[in-house]
Amino acid sequence: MDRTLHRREWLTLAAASTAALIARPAWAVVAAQAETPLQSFTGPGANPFWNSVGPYVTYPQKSPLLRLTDRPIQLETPRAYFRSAITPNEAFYVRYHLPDIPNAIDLKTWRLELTGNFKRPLQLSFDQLLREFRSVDIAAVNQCSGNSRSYFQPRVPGGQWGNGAMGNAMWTGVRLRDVLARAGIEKGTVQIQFEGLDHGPGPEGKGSHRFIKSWDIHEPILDEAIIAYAMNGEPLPMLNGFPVRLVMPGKFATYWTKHLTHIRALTTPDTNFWMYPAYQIPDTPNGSTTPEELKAGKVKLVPIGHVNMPVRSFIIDPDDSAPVVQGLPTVIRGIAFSGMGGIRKVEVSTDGGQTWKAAKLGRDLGRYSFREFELAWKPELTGLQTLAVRATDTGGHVQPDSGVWNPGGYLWNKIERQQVLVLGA
Ligand SMILES: Nc1nc2c(c(=O)[nH]1)N[C@H]1C(S)=C(S)[C@@H](COP(=O)(O)O)O[C@H]1N2
Ligand SMILES: [Mo]
Repeated sequence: MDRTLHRREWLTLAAASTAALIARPAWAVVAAQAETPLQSFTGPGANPFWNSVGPYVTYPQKSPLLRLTDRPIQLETPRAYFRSAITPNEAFYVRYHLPDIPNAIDLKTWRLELTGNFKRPLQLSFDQLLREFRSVDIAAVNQCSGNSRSYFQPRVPGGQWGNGAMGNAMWTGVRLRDVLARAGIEKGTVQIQFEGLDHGPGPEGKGSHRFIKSWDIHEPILDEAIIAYAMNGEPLPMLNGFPVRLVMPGKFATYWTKHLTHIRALTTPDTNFWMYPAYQIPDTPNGSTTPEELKAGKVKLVPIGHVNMPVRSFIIDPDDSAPVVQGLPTVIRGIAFSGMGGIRKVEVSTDGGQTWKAAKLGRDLGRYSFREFELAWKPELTGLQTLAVRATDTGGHVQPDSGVWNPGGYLWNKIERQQVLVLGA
């Protein structure tokens, strides 16, 4: 952004929208935003930092979140919000690529435009989306491709996210397919392209001033994708894509276009910067390679859309903020998810990964959702103990105990560990 979000603009937004957008005067806390000092060590190894090390900042419609960068805005969700399977809208992480983001959208004049190789190019109003298409709900995890990038070894460039570049919401909207069918895809169309309202300079000299993503028309995800106008039963926060965004269940969030406004039917494949070279992964098992192989030019790269998100799980409680007590009942809790099928099993270890016990799974909100888990634990040994968690999805994929490596810092899903101090009773 080349300017900050001014109170006046947010008031304009609130007035212009037909929906009641602002639940609380977030700007009231902007002035009081707390900047915590940076921790000195952000590296991997015995990394005690579940989140990135940024200061807490407060943006409109948001609770205090961890700031990675301010232009473009990148904010990470603090660990404690993952205690429940649904991530609150005000705590949902934020990621942009370009500095100029919309901060006021007039729903009376806003249109979703379908242009290019369609039989009937369309301009749909927000009202039409709401009234003329069947609405569907789906719980789905939105995770940045670079979530957990700061744990890569050797380190890779890009936003140094901890684990909080993810969130799970109940999305409501209309099927992309229904909207495409209304426009009628003309023969000769090879890809469907999506673009939002943000712009401004991206990486220099790359023609990257618009954030554009495309899919081949035969990709099955286009049948599952939703144009969402509600998130957890409320309008989308501006920073998460108001008034509508794409939801692509199981796919990394780079394809979940925010402020979706342009849908184009293309007759030649999209070669823009954000499709290539950005967001490419090695075409290898688990998308993993080594710096040496990469340097030798041996690695074929493909768009990250070729894969679904690998299975992951996280211990949320206990964290390292307080000790637990020997012999006293404690509950180990967290969440798990997979883009390749629902969660079949979560196992927890209290001895650093030597033995595992099946945790109890929480309510099933659908195969693309976070799934809560818990395991009762009565610590027997005092001193520093290492907990670990490992999930298996319905496709039989299990989390590995070694980290992947690729130049983009994508696809991290190594088994998570948590050290806990057990005090003698
Ligand atoms: N319009 C637009 N949509 C976008 C992006 C963007 O920069 N602009 N970034 C994508 C990426 S890489 C991520 S990780 C998600 C982040 O979604 P969130 O900000 O709602 O958490 O938005 C995706 N959609
Ligand atoms: Mo992302």
